[in-house]
Amino acid sequence: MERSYLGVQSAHHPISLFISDIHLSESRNDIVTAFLQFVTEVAPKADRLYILGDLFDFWAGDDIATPLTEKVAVYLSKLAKSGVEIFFLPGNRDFALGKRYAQQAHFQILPTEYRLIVEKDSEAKSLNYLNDISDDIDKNIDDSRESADCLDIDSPILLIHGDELCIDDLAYQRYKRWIRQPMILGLLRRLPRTYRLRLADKIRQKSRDLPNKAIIDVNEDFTERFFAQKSVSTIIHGHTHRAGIHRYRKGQIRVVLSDWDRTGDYLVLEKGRLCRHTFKITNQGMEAIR
Ligand SMILES: [Mn+2]
Repeated sequence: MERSYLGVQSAHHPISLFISDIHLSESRNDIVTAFLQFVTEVAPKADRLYILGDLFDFWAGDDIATPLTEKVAVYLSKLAKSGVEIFFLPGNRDFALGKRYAQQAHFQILPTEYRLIVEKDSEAKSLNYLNDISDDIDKNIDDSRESADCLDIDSPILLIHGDELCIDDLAYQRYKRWIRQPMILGLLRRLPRTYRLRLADKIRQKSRDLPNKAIIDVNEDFTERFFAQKSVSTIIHGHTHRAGIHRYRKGQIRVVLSDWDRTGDYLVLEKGRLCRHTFKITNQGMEAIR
């Protein structure tokens, strides 16, 4: 607790939210509704929102606007203008998302590996306003104890999408090395729009045909080495759609976000304490788990 020269207590600590693998698409109105509700009702309580990849189910290019991409940009830019900083880390499905859309939606694109230093006591943007909201979040956590699990984590935190840990998925890693080369990505961006749209349709069709194709999980030996190499104590990621908390020999912690499907989750970080909130996704949007 800090005291300002006026003797007013400033209890607020920056609140960061983390989400991943929303997989927004025209074919899942329930997920779109839940996401827009998250953006208007949950995210404004935070100072920062980190989207850890695969926000969209597929990204055909910044020059291909759909009613969905336009709507999402409107909601996100409104959130940003209200004072919430938004960060987007590319996933394996929307890595082609570029500066143009980022500008439109008012978010910053992060590198595929981002080290987040957690400030313990930094200034809030608007103390009184946020003190109230911070109390709100604490209360929410208490009110919904069944669906919020908390743990204390150490800084720095490494944010990644998570596919880099899945080294046993050989075919995917080969594809990734190929498609992420700047030259290939540049060529891809220059393909005719109609061709990219057909490609997007084909990929969507394929994922409909194989709805339950399991994503290969992380390789644990590799992850242990990865922790040491990056010298971080905490990793937060998505991609595998296997929500969980994994602890390693030297005390490191890997926190995995779920995807958004029949249920979804988000993480709240405040004062070094990370809490997971889980909710149901229905046609009405986010719904509390009872
Ligand atoms: Mn992914």
